[in-house]
Amino acid sequence: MNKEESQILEVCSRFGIGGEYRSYKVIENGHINCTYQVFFFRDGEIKDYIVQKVNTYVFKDPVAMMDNIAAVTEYIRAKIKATGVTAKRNVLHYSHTEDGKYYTVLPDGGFWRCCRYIDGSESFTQTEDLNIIEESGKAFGKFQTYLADFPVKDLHIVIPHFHNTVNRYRDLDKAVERNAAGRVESVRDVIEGYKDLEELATYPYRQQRQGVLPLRVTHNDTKTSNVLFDEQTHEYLSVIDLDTVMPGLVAFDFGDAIRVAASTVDEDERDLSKVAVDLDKYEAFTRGFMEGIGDMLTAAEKKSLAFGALAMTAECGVRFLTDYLDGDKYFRVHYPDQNLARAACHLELTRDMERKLPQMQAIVEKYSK
Ligand code: GN1
Ligand code: MG
Repeated sequence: MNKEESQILEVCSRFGIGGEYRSYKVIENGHINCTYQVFFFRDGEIKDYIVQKVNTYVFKDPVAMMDNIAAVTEYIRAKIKATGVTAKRNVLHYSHTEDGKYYTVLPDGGFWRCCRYIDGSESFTQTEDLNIIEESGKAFGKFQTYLADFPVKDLHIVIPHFHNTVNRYRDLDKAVERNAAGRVESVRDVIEGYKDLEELATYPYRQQRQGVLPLRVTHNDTKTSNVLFDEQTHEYLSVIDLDTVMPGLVAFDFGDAIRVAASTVDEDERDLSKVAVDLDKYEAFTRGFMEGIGDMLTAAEKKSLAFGALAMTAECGVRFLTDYLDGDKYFRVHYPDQNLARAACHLELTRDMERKLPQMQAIVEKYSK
């Protein structure tokens, strides 16, 4: 048994998971935490769990993060139960230790948590299937409605200034100045490309500062792979990865989802001629999102959605670029210049969104009540 496996088993025992341990596998999608699926045999069947080691370089106060997650999942569970259905497959269920904590810390300082794997579920990283994209829109729209009356102020700010696009640009400027990895000269054109988009990319954030857009409880990491679907029907089951649930803008949740769901390519596509926002995918997501979210948005929020897509795509690209300049400290990379590939791809995608902004706005309007 290797160290990883024995740590996983120790964590499972601390969370009181019974039965006979069978095996575990690494789940690769995610740039931050280490995620494992762990299989036990109990009551004549396999029971599986998602066990995660939280990245405490990124999440400096993981206890606060787990507080948020517990509060939000409990809230959603109560809402679903009130409609008379079981919430078993529609919200994450975190395990707690004997002393009632939703986390455990191993002797090496590692911060771990565990939740039930949702039976019969699957997720998609990139999909061409418009029905799945529409369903993911519904999932994130519905998430908003569940939390519409959750007291925003009760949430901890897990990562300060997370979607503060203005700050993200300042961080890029600082990384350029530091030039810690000596990479600035080779990527001048990408840096300039992002600077050209700064005004437009920071627009929703500036609108929030001016009080035009309200802060709501948002997910803040709404990529397609953060929705679980029923593997038979392909209907959405639940939104997952609640690490960054914090006060935020609906435009950011919509926008970050579009960045992934409506793109023609993977996040790090190197052939930039292939990179575009696919308006059919955009429309499918928007249709689902607007159906899920119902009538809770203000007129200003509706108008902000398409801008949010551009803002989140640029912001994420700026973050990849900043990390590339710093020497890949934040996002996990699978090959040497992956953060640069991600940044260049996001620049191209943002430029295409800038070109298609009028159509993107018209599509939101079409589905606005
Ligand atoms: C990170 O780890 P993952 O893949 O869930 C990041 C998101 C980025 C995303 C880019 C806490 O999310 O903000 O949009 O990578 N999460 C954090 O794929 O920084
Ligand atoms: Mg995440």
